[in-house]
Parts: sequence; structure tokens; C-alpha cells
Amino acid sequence: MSVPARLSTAFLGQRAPGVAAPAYDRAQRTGIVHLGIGAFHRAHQAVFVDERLAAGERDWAILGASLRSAETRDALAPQDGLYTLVERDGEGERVRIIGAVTGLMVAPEAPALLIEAMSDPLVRIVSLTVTEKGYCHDPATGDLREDHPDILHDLARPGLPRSAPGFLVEALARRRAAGIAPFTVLCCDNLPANGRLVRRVVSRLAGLRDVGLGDFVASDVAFPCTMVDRIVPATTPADRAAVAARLGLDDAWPVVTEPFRQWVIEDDFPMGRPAFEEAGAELVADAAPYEAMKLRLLNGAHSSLAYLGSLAGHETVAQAIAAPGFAAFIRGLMDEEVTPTLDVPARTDLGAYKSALLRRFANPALHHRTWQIAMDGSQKIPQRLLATIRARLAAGAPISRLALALAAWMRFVTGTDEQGRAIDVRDPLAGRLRALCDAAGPVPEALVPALLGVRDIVDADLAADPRLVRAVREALTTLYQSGAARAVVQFQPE
Ligand code: CS2
Repeated sequence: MSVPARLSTAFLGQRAPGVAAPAYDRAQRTGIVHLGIGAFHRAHQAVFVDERLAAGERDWAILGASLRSAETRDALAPQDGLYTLVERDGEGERVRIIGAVTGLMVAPEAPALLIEAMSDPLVRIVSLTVTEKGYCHDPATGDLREDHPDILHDLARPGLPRSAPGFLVEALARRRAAGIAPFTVLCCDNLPANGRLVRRVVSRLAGLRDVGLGDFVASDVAFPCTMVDRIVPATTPADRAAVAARLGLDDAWPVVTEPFRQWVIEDDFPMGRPAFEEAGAELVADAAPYEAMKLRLLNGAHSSLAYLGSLAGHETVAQAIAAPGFAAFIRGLMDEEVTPTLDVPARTDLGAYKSALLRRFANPALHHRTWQIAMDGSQKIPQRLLATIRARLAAGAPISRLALALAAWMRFVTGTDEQGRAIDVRDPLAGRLRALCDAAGPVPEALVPALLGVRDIVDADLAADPRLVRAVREALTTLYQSGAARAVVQFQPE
């Protein structure tokens, strides 16, 4: 059998019949610089942009930059930025080629070039998916961590930054000095009030450099909040092989996702934007209710499934949700403990939304590892579980399912699973968490206060609430005594 050619502009015509590909002119100006060009961006925002380019809008091509590794650039540059998008569920799959990304950069290789690109007057949006930890903030308070090594670096060498906030500040400073209007900063990470949070972090960093610059960023730059939603597991070698077979071309980095996608965006783009609404995005005045709904229901349930599921030995979300008791537990978490804390967004049928979430989690065609979602818990837990817990406690309401999920995170970060095997805990605070766990030992009375005492994650007042301490201690005791699988099956709400 002959080796298939590599996907690229030159070989696009050789793709298998039935695979859609960009028919628009890709030789157009860059309108969007995206920081953090991972699978999620390529399966979400880039697809909306691709559809607008296909509809005839011009000069919104995306220059995608990675802030750390060269992997994406190395995979996609030989493909002229083209990649395959596979949308899959139990019923079928749709395969298409996305062309919106026309440039690729690796920031650490050439930070000055990236700044230059961001300073181009034709760039009207800088969007970001750099994960929760990429903003160098304190997850408990939302403040910039001024002692973060990348922030210290960026203050010392502002022209050659490392962090996302550092790139934004330097490019905004250059534009301001040159009299070029600022771009809109479009945060697409799963953070609460993400635009406002990024404004706070970026204006603080700017202010540390120059008070006037800080004020300018705080008042003259638009940071619309967004709610982004699409489940995009890491691409596996099996996905690559399946795509090559389907496409008839080799694609070094396809993305595989579900059919569902949602994007709610605050409509604040002084420099203009593609007509995202024509591609199905919802442009709103206030994204807060959508964000809270998504973070607490989808991501809260996801993290709960990730910790309880991996402790119970389930490799993927689909396996976890199919295991005895899990779907009922998660539905109970959503209905009884999360829903009462939400301000339901206009025209949203929450019952249908939650049922759809359970179906999405059960999607048998996605290999979404519980381990992948469990990563970076210290950055995720505050908005996914603790904010809900805080609202519940303020209302004097029970938190027993939320407490079991939080206890499962604690059990997970001890670094040893229920069979005594090591867990590869990936988290910016992994070392500290591990040291606290080792010092406490597998003793809920010691472990719970130790982990609730990590101020970067849990605010002091919440950590001191005796109702929380008791509920998590009881839940952790159950996890140690019975294991996660039984704890879920036998779960009795308070
Ligand atoms: C997941 C999210 O990895 C995670 O933490 O919970 O990436 C999730 O798949 C997306 O937010 C879905 O929109």
C-alpha cells in the first residue's frame, strides 16, 4: 500500500470525496491573532471563523501562536495551516477541512515577531485559549500573581515576554505609542467572567510598568466575556490513523470533537468582528448567566466525573457515566445542588440542557480521558465546585454531592489511587499539594483542613466554614473506606 500524501494546499484536490474543504481565497490578511492554538481553538473559534470566510467575509484569517511548545506549528506549517475536523457521535461522523488558520508561530522562538504581528493595525481581535493557568492569576481571588516567575520575567524584559498577559501588555503599549487603536481581547477560557478577569490581570501588569498604561488598558481596551462550549478530547494516534483512512491524506494533527458547539459572546468589539452570529454564536449584552450555567453544570459535572471516575478506575468520561450510579449521581448534583444557584439565561430550557449534557458525556465516539479533565484541578475547582458550594452554604442548603466531588479531588491529588498505584498529578501546585498530602497521611481529619488551607484555591472564610469541613471530611472518609465506585452507588443525599 502506498503512503498517503500529506494534507496541504497542493494535495487538497486529492482528498476523499465527501470531505468539505475551504473554497475561499486563503491568501488574505490576518484579522485575528490567537494565543494558545491548541485543539480546542481549532475545533471551536477557528470553525466559526472558517464559516464566515466561506460566506465571503475577508481579512479575518487567524495567525495562531503557541506560547510554549512547537508541536502545533511543526504539525500544521507543512500543511499550510490546514487540518481536519471530525465531528462525531454514536450516530455518525462529519469530516471537513478547516482553512481559517493561515499563519503559525511559536512565541518562545520569536517573541518580538509575535508582538509585531499583534501590533499590526489590521489585527482587530486577539483571542486566547491558554488554559486557566495561562493568565498567571490567583484562582481564589482573580488577582495577578505578581510573584509568578513569568510575570517577573515580563516586567524585567517587557519587549520579549513569556506570558499571555505580557504579550497583551506589550502589544497594546506599542499600539498606543503608535496611535493605533487597541485590538479587542477575546478570552475563550473557562474562567468566570473571563473578560473581566483578563482585564484585571492585564491592566494590573500594565500598571506595574506604567500607571498611565494601566489606566489605558482598564478603560480603553474591550475585553468582552464569552462562554465557550465544545468537548474536544486530545487527539490520539488512533484518531490520526482513522482520519488518514477516511481522508486519503495524512494529517499530522486532526481534531476530533462532538457535533455540539456553543459560543456566547458579549458584543463589545470597537474594531469590528466577523458576523459570528451568522455561524450560530449568540451575541449578548451579558454573558454571566451563561458562563455560570456552563461552568457549574458542564465543567462542575466534568470535574466530578473526572475525579470520582478515575478513582473508580474509569479511563474515559463515557465509561464513567455508564458505570452504576454515576448518571444518577451527576443528575442529582446538577438538579439538586447546582440548579438552585443559577440565574437561568433567557430562553434556556435548563432541563433539556442538562439532559443534553448527560448525552454528550455518554458520547461513545469520543475518547475523553478522565485524567485529561483531572489536570490542573487547583485552577478549575474554584469556579467549578467552590463557587457553587459558596452559594449553597449562603442559602443554608445541603452540599453533599459537591462535597463528595471535592473529596475525590483531594483523594486524587494524594497521588496514589485506590489500588495503591501512582497517579500522575499534573497541576501547577502539584508539588505543594503532594507535600501537604504526604504530611497529613490518608487521614481525613488532617487531609481536609490541610487542602482547604491552600489559600490560592480556597478563600479563608469558605475554608473555615464548619459545614464544609464536616461534609468533605465525611465524604473523604467514605472514599477511603468504600472506594469511589461504591461511594457513588450507595450515595444518599443529606
Ligand atoms: C473539560 C473542558 O478539560 C476540562 O477541564 O471540562 O475542557 C470541557 O470539555 C469544555 O469546557 C467543554 O466545553
